[in-house]
Amino acid sequence: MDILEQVARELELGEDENVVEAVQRAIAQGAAAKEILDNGLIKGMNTIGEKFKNHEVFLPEVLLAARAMHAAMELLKPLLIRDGIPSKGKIVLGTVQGDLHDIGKNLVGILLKGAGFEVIDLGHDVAPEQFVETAKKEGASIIGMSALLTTTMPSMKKVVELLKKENLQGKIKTIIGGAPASQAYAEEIGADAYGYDGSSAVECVERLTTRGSFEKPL
Ligand code: B1M
Repeated sequence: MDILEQVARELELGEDENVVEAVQRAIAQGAAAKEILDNGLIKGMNTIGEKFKNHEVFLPEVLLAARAMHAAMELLKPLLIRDGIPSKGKIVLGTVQGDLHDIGKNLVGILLKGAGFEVIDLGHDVAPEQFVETAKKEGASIIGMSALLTTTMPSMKKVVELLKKENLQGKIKTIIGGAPASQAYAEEIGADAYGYDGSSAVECVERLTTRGSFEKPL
């Protein structure tokens, strides 16, 4: 079994010390942080998600895997964030109201910081008003919203509507992401961009801050 498969397997088993140890071994063997993330940790988390869907594992196992993912991400964070890059812009980021899933959102935050953006992370279960008020107060030009549940996605629409109501649409841009989100949903609710994963979120934000809008969906 190669080292990235071991990382994925340890994540599935959910023992955080073993996951951290496997990640340390992968780093020592010269694997790139992004590779460890994509082909180790996220792969393991997706397997857990599939098994959960098929009732092969239950919520406690998912929680353990999530805890292990957090521990491993602490280790990878400094490797994903490059030092000393001047801020390219301010982004308010959070998981929408009613939604506790924050692993993907944290990852997007790390990659955005790594790309030189200042990220104000509001955490999870963030009310629409809090997104908008914080962006106004902090002078942020982008609001990034993550949702992992189909039931919490409508909260993204509320943020876009609030911005419209306050005549801020266009001045404060919105990007949405998370497994149930899509380009079509972004267009439907009037969000400015949809990010499929962390890297595409960074590309979207780069385009939004330099050109102001999309030419093509990512
Ligand atoms: Co829950 N959960 N969960 N869960 N969970 C899912 C999402 C689910 C798909 C599992 C399943 O049934 N297969 C399902 C949702 C079904 C649906 O709505 N369609 C589900 C459910 C049902 C639930 C509960 C309702 C279960 C219950 O209680 N019966 C409950 C809801 C709680 C709540 O939020 N109110 C619940 C709880 C939990 C835990 C707390 C146990 C835990 C979360 C822990 C945490 O986040 N701190 C958890 C987990 C871990 C998952 C799965 C297994 C993994 C999610 C994850 O972290 N993936 C998930 C199944 C799955 O996705 N395979 C599942 C890894 C992460 C890196 O990916 O978050 O997709 P992701 O982020 C990606 C992209 O989506 C994108 O970039 C990231 C990097 O590539 N992205 C963005 C994300 N945000 C972005 C923002 C952007 C741009 C891109 O711009 C701003």
